[in-house]
Amino acid sequence: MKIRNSAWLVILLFLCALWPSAAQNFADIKPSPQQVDWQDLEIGAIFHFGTNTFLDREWGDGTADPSVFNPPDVDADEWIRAAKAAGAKYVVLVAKHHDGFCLWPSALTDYGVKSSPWKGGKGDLVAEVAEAAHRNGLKFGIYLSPWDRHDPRYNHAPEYDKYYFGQLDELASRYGELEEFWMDGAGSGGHVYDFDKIIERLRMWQPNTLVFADVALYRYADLRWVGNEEGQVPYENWDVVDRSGYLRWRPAEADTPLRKLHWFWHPNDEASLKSVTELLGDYEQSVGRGAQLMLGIAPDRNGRVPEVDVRRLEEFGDAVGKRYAHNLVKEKGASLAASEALDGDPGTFWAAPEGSRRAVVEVHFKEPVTFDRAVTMEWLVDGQRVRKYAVEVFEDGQWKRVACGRAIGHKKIDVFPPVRARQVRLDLLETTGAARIREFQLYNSAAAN
Ligand code: FUL
Repeated sequence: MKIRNSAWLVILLFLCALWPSAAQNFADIKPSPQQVDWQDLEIGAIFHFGTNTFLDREWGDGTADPSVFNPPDVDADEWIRAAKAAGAKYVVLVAKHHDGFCLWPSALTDYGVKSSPWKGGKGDLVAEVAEAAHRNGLKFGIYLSPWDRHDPRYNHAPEYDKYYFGQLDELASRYGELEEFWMDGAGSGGHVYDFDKIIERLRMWQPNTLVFADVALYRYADLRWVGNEEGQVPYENWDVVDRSGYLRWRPAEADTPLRKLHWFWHPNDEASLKSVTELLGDYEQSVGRGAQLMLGIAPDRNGRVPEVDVRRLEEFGDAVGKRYAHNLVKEKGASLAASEALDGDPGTFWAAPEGSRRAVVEVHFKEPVTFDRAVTMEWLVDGQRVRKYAVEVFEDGQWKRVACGRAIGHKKIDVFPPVRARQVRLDLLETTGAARIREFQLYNSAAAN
């Protein structure tokens, strides 16, 4: 009896010793270097182009004849220039949508460009877009739909997995470095995929690729869908999410088509183009909430991005550039301390004293300045540390709050009615670990109009 009791005691002590290291704490989760770099890209673009473009469809059922795919004037450089004008730093090409039609000459199926009249069946659109992206200094990624409405192997999960592995091998080994690998959840309800093997396979070719997926589709992806296609992420947005009790750094990407509700090009659809105001709203509610904005661009039946879309993308890029051109802190402010947070350079950061749990960044102006936006960026390499903050102005002998929130993350844009002040502060009210701030900036949107 005595021996049994002491055995239990040993087991108990062992479990206690194990517990603190096994438990995960939100504040201890850190991003990978690849995630940190990706979060700095802020804006991406995704291209949808295929038989749907020619048949006025969004979700092809897999029966389209490849002969319909015959764009006379594909210009991948034009696609990339249009994305770049909007501020995109990376693009994702839908290499295979749910209809199963492949934009590269896959050896594993005839259903794709190789059976189409385009370039006499010798074309490879994935190569053209990848090369154009790299030529123009943008990163490149791929969307390979798990749901496949054409291939009969889809009805036999293990056989289909093999097909998908093979397609992944082709795409991951031929087109240079992939920034992002997009796994779409649509249509996959009820189908079982061997995602762990799929990702192992991808990592073999592309160890640095970031996998995007809906949290419900694949548990261990690197990037997450925000749950809507509005291009906006609900606030608060935290980089660490809990998935079945397992914490992971998983920043959000908010996708939205430039033409509302349509990812593919459709005739007479220009009226659905998002306005510049709407796009600016998307920007401020995605990038401005620490997420990425992924804009859908749809080339037309000629293989070109329609001129009106190109113009809108340019207008949007210009509008963001103008609105955030004049950082009043950098241009007119004087700091007492924390100068790295106020230098207009996100490449540097200011760190609050080690061990602190609250900190203040203050900026003074010689003359009062008017502003209606504050932009704050955290240095995330050691995790997302700010838990509560406020932006305040000194008025009538006291600090008055103009904005407050909890999460900052990569970038937080606070929008408020214009205020005029000579002294402004970012009050970091609660932090886990010493705060690290890359930037605190102020803007006046009226000056940009
Ligand atoms: C969705 C798809 O079903 C749409 O067709 C589009 O590709 C979008 C980006 O993702 O889930």
